[in-house]
Amino acid sequence: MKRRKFLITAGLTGLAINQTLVMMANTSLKNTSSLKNTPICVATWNFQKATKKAGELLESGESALDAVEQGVRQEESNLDNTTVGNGGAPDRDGHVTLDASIMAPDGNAGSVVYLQEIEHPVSVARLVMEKTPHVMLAGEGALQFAVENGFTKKDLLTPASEMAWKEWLKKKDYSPIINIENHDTIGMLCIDMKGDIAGACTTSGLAYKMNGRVGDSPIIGAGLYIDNEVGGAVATGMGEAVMKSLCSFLVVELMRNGKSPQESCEIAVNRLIKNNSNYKDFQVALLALSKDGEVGSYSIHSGFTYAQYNTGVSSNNPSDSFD
Ligand code: SD4
Repeated sequence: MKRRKFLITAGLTGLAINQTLVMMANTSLKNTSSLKNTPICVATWNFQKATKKAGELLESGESALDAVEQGVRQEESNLDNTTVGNGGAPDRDGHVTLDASIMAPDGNAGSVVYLQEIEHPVSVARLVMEKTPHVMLAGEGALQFAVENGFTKKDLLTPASEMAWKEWLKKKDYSPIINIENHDTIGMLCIDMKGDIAGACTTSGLAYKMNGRVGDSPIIGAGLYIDNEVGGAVATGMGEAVMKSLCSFLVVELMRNGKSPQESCEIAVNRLIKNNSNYKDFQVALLALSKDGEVGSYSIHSGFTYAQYNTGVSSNNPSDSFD
Protein backbone atom coordinates (compact mmCIF):
# COMPACT_ATOMS: atom_id res chain seq x y z
CA MET A 1 0.00 0.00 0.00
CA LYS A 2 1.29 3.44 -0.82
CA ARG A 3 2.63 5.30 2.18
CA ARG A 4 0.27 8.25 2.01
CA LYS A 5 -2.79 6.04 1.60
CA PHE A 6 -1.61 4.02 4.59
CA LEU A 7 -1.23 7.14 6.69
CA ILE A 8 -4.69 8.30 5.72
CA THR A 9 -6.16 4.89 6.59
CA ALA A 10 -4.24 4.79 9.86
CA GLY A 11 -5.50 8.30 10.68
CA LEU A 12 -9.09 7.09 10.58
CA THR A 13 -8.81 4.36 13.17
CA GLY A 14 -9.71 4.58 16.86
CA LEU A 15 -7.58 6.84 19.02
CA ALA A 16 -5.63 8.00 16.02
CA ILE A 17 -8.58 10.25 15.05
CA ASN A 18 -7.90 12.43 18.08
CA GLN A 19 -4.18 12.46 17.40
CA THR A 20 -4.81 13.44 13.79
CA LEU A 21 -7.00 16.33 14.91
CA VAL A 22 -4.32 17.52 17.35
CA MET A 23 -1.72 17.32 14.60
CA MET A 24 -3.95 19.27 12.24
CA ALA A 25 -4.41 21.96 14.88
CA ASN A 26 -0.66 22.10 15.47
CA THR A 27 0.06 22.55 11.79
CA SER A 28 -1.16 26.12 12.00
CA LEU A 29 1.49 26.75 14.70
CA LYS A 30 4.17 25.84 12.19
CA ASN A 31 7.08 27.61 13.84
CA THR A 32 6.64 26.39 17.38
CA SER A 33 9.66 24.39 18.48
CA SER A 34 7.49 21.45 19.58
CA LEU A 35 6.61 20.77 15.95
CA LYS A 36 10.21 20.90 14.83
CA ASN A 37 11.49 17.56 13.77
CA THR A 38 15.11 18.63 13.99
CA PRO A 39 17.99 17.95 13.98
CA ILE A 40 17.25 15.55 11.17
CA CYS A 41 19.10 13.74 8.41
CA VAL A 42 17.57 12.09 5.33
CA ALA A 43 19.27 10.38 2.41
CA THR A 44 18.30 8.63 -0.80
CA TRP A 45 18.05 4.82 -0.52
CA ASN A 46 18.57 2.67 2.52
CA PHE A 47 21.86 4.21 3.62
CA GLN A 48 21.18 4.09 7.34
CA LYS A 49 24.86 3.87 8.24
CA ALA A 50 25.34 7.22 6.51
CA THR A 51 22.27 8.90 8.01
CA LYS A 52 23.13 7.58 11.48
CA LYS A 53 26.67 8.95 11.22
CA ALA A 54 25.37 12.34 10.10
CA GLY A 55 22.48 12.32 12.60
CA GLU A 56 24.75 11.60 15.54
CA LEU A 57 27.04 14.42 14.49
CA LEU A 58 24.03 16.73 14.38
CA GLU A 59 22.95 15.60 17.83
CA SER A 60 26.41 16.36 19.17
CA GLY A 61 26.07 19.92 17.86
CA GLU A 62 28.01 19.67 14.60
CA SER A 63 26.91 21.79 11.65
CA ALA A 64 24.65 20.49 8.89
CA LEU A 65 27.52 21.05 6.46
CA ASP A 66 29.94 18.84 8.42
CA ALA A 67 27.22 16.24 8.89
CA VAL A 68 26.36 15.86 5.19
CA GLU A 69 30.03 15.63 4.25
CA GLN A 70 30.83 13.00 6.87
CA GLY A 71 27.57 11.16 6.22
CA VAL A 72 28.01 10.63 2.48
CA ARG A 73 31.69 9.73 2.96
CA GLN A 74 30.42 6.50 4.53
CA GLU A 75 29.04 5.43 1.16
CA GLU A 76 32.05 6.72 -0.77
CA SER A 77 34.11 4.18 1.19
CA ASN A 78 31.55 1.37 1.01
CA LEU A 79 32.94 -1.17 -1.45
CA ASP A 80 29.57 -2.92 -1.69
CA ASN A 81 28.05 0.21 -3.19
CA THR A 82 28.99 0.13 -6.86
CA THR A 83 27.45 3.53 -7.63
CA VAL A 84 29.50 5.73 -5.28
CA GLY A 85 33.20 6.40 -4.63
CA ASN A 86 35.61 3.52 -4.11
CA GLY A 87 34.30 0.38 -5.84
CA GLY A 88 32.09 2.42 -8.18
CA ALA A 89 31.36 0.83 -11.56
CA PRO A 90 33.66 2.17 -14.30
CA ASP A 91 32.71 3.77 -17.59
CA ARG A 92 32.73 1.62 -20.74
CA ASP A 93 36.49 2.09 -21.05
CA GLY A 94 37.28 1.06 -17.50
CA HIS A 95 37.72 4.47 -15.79
CA VAL A 96 36.01 5.08 -12.45
CA THR A 97 34.94 8.73 -12.76
CA LEU A 98 33.20 10.44 -9.87
CA ASP A 99 30.79 13.38 -9.59
CA ALA A 100 29.90 15.11 -6.31
CA SER A 101 28.42 18.32 -4.96
CA ILE A 102 27.84 20.04 -1.65
CA MET A 103 25.75 23.08 -0.74
CA ALA A 104 25.91 25.15 2.44
CA PRO A 105 23.25 27.10 4.35
CA ASP A 106 24.76 30.41 3.21
CA GLY A 107 23.99 29.49 -0.43
CA ASN A 108 27.58 28.65 -1.29
CA ALA A 109 28.19 25.50 -3.33
CA GLY A 110 31.01 23.39 -4.70
CA SER A 111 31.27 20.42 -7.02
CA VAL A 112 33.62 18.14 -8.90
CA VAL A 113 32.95 16.25 -12.11
CA TYR A 114 34.82 13.45 -13.85
CA LEU A 115 37.21 13.14 -10.91
CA GLN A 116 39.35 9.99 -10.86
CA GLU A 117 41.48 8.26 -8.23
CA ILE A 118 40.13 10.17 -5.22
CA GLU A 119 37.98 8.24 -2.76
CA HIS A 120 36.13 11.24 -1.31
CA PRO A 121 34.98 13.57 -4.09
CA VAL A 122 32.51 15.26 -1.72
CA SER A 123 35.40 16.55 0.38
CA VAL A 124 37.12 17.90 -2.73
CA ALA A 125 33.81 19.58 -3.68
CA ARG A 126 33.73 21.19 -0.24
CA LEU A 127 37.25 22.55 -0.71
CA VAL A 128 36.33 23.89 -4.16
CA MET A 129 33.49 25.74 -2.39
CA GLU A 130 35.63 27.03 0.46
CA LYS A 131 39.05 27.64 -1.10
CA THR A 132 38.46 28.69 -4.71
CA PRO A 133 36.55 31.44 -6.48
CA HIS A 134 34.81 28.70 -8.51
CA VAL A 135 31.87 26.35 -8.06
CA MET A 136 32.93 23.40 -10.21
CA LEU A 137 36.23 21.75 -11.13
CA ALA A 138 36.47 18.96 -13.71
CA GLY A 139 38.74 16.03 -14.53
CA GLU A 140 42.50 16.65 -14.48
CA GLY A 141 42.11 20.09 -12.89
CA ALA A 142 39.95 18.69 -10.09
CA LEU A 143 42.49 15.93 -9.50
CA GLN A 144 45.37 18.40 -9.45
CA PHE A 145 43.50 20.58 -6.95
CA ALA A 146 42.75 17.53 -4.78
CA VAL A 147 46.36 16.35 -4.72
CA GLU A 148 47.63 19.87 -4.01
CA ASN A 149 45.30 19.91 -1.02
CA GLY A 150 46.57 16.68 0.48
CA PHE A 151 44.26 14.04 -1.02
CA THR A 152 45.96 10.75 -1.87
CA LYS A 153 45.53 9.09 -5.25
CA LYS A 154 44.15 5.58 -5.15
CA ASP A 155 42.98 2.97 -7.65
CA LEU A 156 39.19 2.90 -7.19
CA LEU A 157 38.50 0.00 -9.56
CA THR A 158 38.02 -2.96 -7.23
CA PRO A 159 38.50 -6.55 -8.48
CA ALA A 160 34.72 -7.10 -8.22
CA SER A 161 33.90 -4.01 -10.31
CA GLU A 162 36.60 -4.91 -12.81
CA MET A 163 35.20 -8.42 -13.17
CA ALA A 164 31.65 -7.12 -13.70
CA TRP A 165 32.92 -4.63 -16.29
CA LYS A 166 34.83 -7.35 -18.16
CA GLU A 167 31.67 -9.44 -18.20
CA TRP A 168 29.76 -6.44 -19.57
CA LEU A 169 32.42 -5.96 -22.28
CA LYS A 170 31.44 -9.31 -23.79
CA LYS A 171 28.12 -7.83 -24.96
CA LYS A 172 28.98 -4.10 -24.85
CA ASP A 173 25.44 -2.82 -24.56
CA TYR A 174 26.20 0.92 -24.74
CA SER A 175 22.68 2.27 -24.24
CA PRO A 176 22.81 4.45 -21.11
CA ILE A 177 19.54 3.16 -19.70
CA ILE A 178 19.59 3.04 -15.94
CA ASN A 179 18.54 -0.26 -14.46
CA ILE A 180 15.43 0.52 -12.42
CA GLU A 181 16.51 -1.80 -9.62
CA ASN A 182 20.19 -0.95 -9.56
CA HIS A 183 21.24 2.53 -8.55
CA ASP A 184 22.64 3.75 -5.29
CA THR A 185 23.69 7.37 -5.55
CA ILE A 186 23.57 9.04 -2.17
CA GLY A 187 21.97 12.46 -1.85
CA MET A 188 21.74 13.70 1.74
CA LEU A 189 19.98 16.59 3.46
CA CYS A 190 20.58 17.63 7.09
CA ILE A 191 19.17 20.26 9.41
CA ASP A 192 21.33 21.02 12.43
CA MET A 193 20.49 22.22 15.94
CA LYS A 194 20.67 25.85 14.82
CA GLY A 195 18.02 25.06 12.20
CA ASP A 196 20.37 25.44 9.22
CA ILE A 197 20.11 23.09 6.24
CA ALA A 198 22.91 21.69 4.05
CA GLY A 199 23.08 18.97 1.39
CA ALA A 200 25.49 16.74 -0.51
CA CYS A 201 25.29 14.31 -3.41
CA THR A 202 27.95 11.86 -4.63
CA THR A 203 28.07 9.18 -7.32
CA SER A 204 30.11 7.26 -9.87
CA GLY A 205 27.17 7.79 -12.22
CA LEU A 206 25.74 5.31 -14.66
CA ALA A 207 27.64 2.04 -14.97
CA TYR A 208 29.44 1.72 -18.32
CA LYS A 209 28.54 5.28 -19.35
CA MET A 210 30.45 6.89 -22.21
CA ASN A 211 33.88 8.17 -21.28
CA GLY A 212 33.45 11.84 -20.28
CA ARG A 213 29.78 11.57 -19.33
CA VAL A 214 28.72 13.72 -16.36
CA GLY A 215 25.39 13.26 -14.59
CA ASP A 216 23.07 15.44 -12.52
CA SER A 217 24.64 14.84 -9.11
CA PRO A 218 27.31 17.57 -9.36
CA ILE A 219 25.01 20.07 -11.11
CA ILE A 220 23.68 22.57 -8.57
CA GLY A 221 19.91 22.74 -9.02
CA ALA A 222 19.72 19.32 -10.72
CA GLY A 223 21.01 16.65 -8.31
CA LEU A 224 21.08 18.95 -5.27
CA TYR A 225 19.68 22.28 -4.19
CA ILE A 226 19.49 24.05 -0.83
CA ASP A 227 17.89 27.28 0.21
CA ASN A 228 18.21 28.02 3.89
CA GLU A 229 14.93 29.97 3.90
CA VAL A 230 12.95 27.09 2.45
CA GLY A 231 14.61 23.66 2.56
CA GLY A 232 16.45 21.34 0.22
CA ALA A 233 16.09 18.58 -2.34
CA VAL A 234 18.20 15.82 -3.88
CA ALA A 235 17.73 13.49 -6.83
CA THR A 236 18.76 9.98 -7.79
CA GLY A 237 18.23 7.99 -10.96
CA MET A 238 18.66 8.88 -14.61
CA GLY A 239 20.71 12.06 -14.49
CA GLU A 240 20.00 13.06 -18.08
CA ALA A 241 16.30 13.49 -17.25
CA VAL A 242 16.99 15.22 -13.92
CA MET A 243 19.32 17.74 -15.57
CA LYS A 244 16.78 18.69 -18.23
CA SER A 245 14.16 19.57 -15.60
CA LEU A 246 16.50 20.98 -12.90
CA CYS A 247 14.49 18.87 -10.49
CA SER A 248 16.05 19.83 -7.16
CA PHE A 249 15.78 23.55 -7.83
CA LEU A 250 12.20 23.05 -8.99
CA VAL A 251 11.27 21.20 -5.79
CA VAL A 252 12.75 23.93 -3.58
CA GLU A 253 10.99 26.66 -5.55
CA LEU A 254 7.68 24.80 -5.26
CA MET A 255 8.19 24.61 -1.48
CA ARG A 256 8.98 28.34 -1.46
CA ASN A 257 5.60 28.89 -3.09
CA GLY A 258 3.80 27.02 -0.33
CA LYS A 259 3.72 23.43 -1.52
CA SER A 260 4.63 20.70 0.96
CA PRO A 261 7.80 18.66 0.35
CA GLN A 262 5.59 15.75 -0.77
CA GLU A 263 3.51 17.84 -3.17
CA SER A 264 6.68 19.44 -4.55
CA CYS A 265 8.34 16.09 -5.32
CA GLU A 266 5.15 14.85 -6.98
CA ILE A 267 4.80 17.93 -9.18
CA ALA A 268 8.47 17.76 -10.20
CA VAL A 269 8.33 14.05 -11.08
CA ASN A 270 5.13 14.62 -13.07
CA ARG A 271 6.82 17.47 -14.95
CA LEU A 272 9.74 15.17 -15.75
CA ILE A 273 7.37 12.45 -16.94
CA LYS A 274 5.60 14.94 -19.20
CA ASN A 275 8.93 15.97 -20.73
CA ASN A 276 10.35 12.45 -21.23
CA SER A 277 8.21 10.14 -23.36
CA ASN A 278 10.55 7.21 -22.51
CA TYR A 279 10.09 7.67 -18.74
CA LYS A 280 9.00 4.05 -18.35
CA ASP A 281 12.54 2.94 -19.19
CA PHE A 282 14.28 4.59 -16.28
CA GLN A 283 13.93 5.53 -12.64
CA VAL A 284 14.12 9.01 -11.09
CA ALA A 285 13.44 9.65 -7.41
CA LEU A 286 13.32 12.96 -5.57
CA LEU A 287 13.69 13.57 -1.84
CA ALA A 288 12.87 16.88 -0.14
CA LEU A 289 13.22 18.33 3.35
CA SER A 290 11.57 21.56 4.42
CA LYS A 291 13.12 23.89 6.98
CA ASP A 292 10.68 22.69 9.64
CA GLY A 293 11.81 19.10 9.20
CA GLU A 294 8.98 17.79 7.02
CA VAL A 295 10.08 15.13 4.51
CA GLY A 296 8.62 14.30 1.08
CA SER A 297 9.66 11.85 -1.62
CA TYR A 298 8.35 10.61 -4.94
CA SER A 299 9.68 8.48 -7.78
CA ILE A 300 8.62 7.36 -11.24
CA HIS A 301 8.65 3.66 -10.36
CA SER A 302 8.02 1.93 -7.06
CA GLY A 303 10.95 0.60 -5.10
CA PHE A 304 12.55 3.86 -4.02
CA THR A 305 13.20 4.22 -0.29
CA TYR A 306 14.92 6.89 1.78
CA ALA A 307 16.82 6.63 5.04
CA GLN A 308 16.06 8.96 7.93
CA TYR A 309 17.69 9.61 11.30
CA ASN A 310 16.32 11.88 13.97
CA THR A 311 15.90 11.83 17.75
CA GLY A 312 18.02 8.68 17.91
CA VAL A 313 15.74 6.73 15.58
CA SER A 314 17.02 5.32 12.31
CA SER A 315 14.59 4.16 9.64
CA ASN A 316 14.21 3.14 6.02
CA ASN A 317 11.03 4.56 4.46
CA PRO A 318 9.13 3.53 1.34
CA SER A 319 8.36 6.33 -1.09
CA ASP A 320 5.18 6.93 -3.05
CA SER A 321 5.59 6.56 -6.79
CA PHE A 322 3.90 7.37 -10.09
CA ASP A 323 3.46 3.68 -10.91
C1 SD4 B 1 23.69 9.97 -12.53
N1 SD4 B 1 21.94 10.38 -10.94
O1 SD4 B 1 24.89 10.05 -12.69
C2 SD4 B 1 23.14 9.63 -11.17
C3 SD4 B 1 22.95 8.15 -11.12
C4 SD4 B 1 22.25 7.65 -9.91
O2 SD4 B 1 21.97 5.96 -8.44
O3 SD4 B 1 21.51 8.32 -9.25
N2 SD4 B 1 22.50 6.44 -9.59
O4 SD4 B 1 22.88 10.12 -13.45
